[in-house]
Amino acid sequence: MALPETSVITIERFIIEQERLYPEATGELSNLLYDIALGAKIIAAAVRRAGLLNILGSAGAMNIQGEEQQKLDVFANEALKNSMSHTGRVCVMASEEDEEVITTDGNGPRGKYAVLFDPLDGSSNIDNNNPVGTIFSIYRRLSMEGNGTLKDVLQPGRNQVAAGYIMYGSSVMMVYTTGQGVHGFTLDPTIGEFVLSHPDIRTPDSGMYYSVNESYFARWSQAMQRAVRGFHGDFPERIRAKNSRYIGALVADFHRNLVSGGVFLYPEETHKPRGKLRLCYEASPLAFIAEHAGGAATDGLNRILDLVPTELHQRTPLVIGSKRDVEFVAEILRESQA
Ligand code: AFP
Repeated sequence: MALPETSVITIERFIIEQERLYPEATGELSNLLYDIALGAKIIAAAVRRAGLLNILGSAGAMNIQGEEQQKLDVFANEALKNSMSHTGRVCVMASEEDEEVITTDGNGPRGKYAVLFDPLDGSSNIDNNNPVGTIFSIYRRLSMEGNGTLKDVLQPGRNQVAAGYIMYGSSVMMVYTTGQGVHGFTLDPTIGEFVLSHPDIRTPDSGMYYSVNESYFARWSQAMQRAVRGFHGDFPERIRAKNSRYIGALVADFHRNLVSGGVFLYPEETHKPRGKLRLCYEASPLAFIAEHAGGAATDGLNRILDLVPTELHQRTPLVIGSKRDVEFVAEILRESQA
């Protein structure tokens, strides 16, 4: 029997080694990332057992978006909050599942970071054993002391100090950036650790996939229809024709396109004038990752990381992935305005 590799780079080792590059680092951000990795492992264990335990289906409650919560949504939300609330590293959190910002418990010290997350994105996939994900975003606080405030979480995405996601798929992966490359770790279930598997991910300039819910085609603007026709192959002189792939779980669609090259779109449409996805804890963190991997992200025309949120749960149209493909959509939309 082959023995396991003994010199693997665990996420803990990697985070510590990256921190050594910054003499001024206090280690707080590193520890916070490690707290999130711990929360992810707890969620991963529950997702893995979802088919075995009787925890499938709806918890009966609606979240503040008016969507029915799945039990695992509730569990994932609690797991992340608990992994971060007692450490003194965080001053405020915000979650897709909570209407208001979440302040940390007790009278202990409040940390310098504000963390936003979507604890279990794509949760309607759970019943079908399809991938789901967690997305997180970290900012330095703007408020001076005590509990953090809404102001700390309503920052433009370009202020992020770190962002990442966890994908619970055929394997569990955590991908994050602190602005020094995008790095991917795969959970090795035999040792219970995230192990470096995808160092320094770079996304191709133009990709082979486009991912969009094409059943909404008739509800898009004519310009958006034209852009997607470009991905079908209608303008080969301008953009490479692509294959269609759409899972309906943002993290899984984004991850495939990040690694293999491609573009994900959730445009505005007549039934959803601002699209479906949330700026603060879905679009912004993934945009931060896309840009640090050489890709791009817009709301069709404007850079996601420059948008200044005014509400915690606000939605934005999203076009994200390979740089040339994202630019192509903006070109077509601009031409229609000319
Ligand atoms: P659920 O959490 O309700 O499954 O929504 C998932 C999601 O927010 C995102 O992960 C998908 O990319 C997108 O919605 C899919 O939406 P459509 O079903 O409208 O294509």
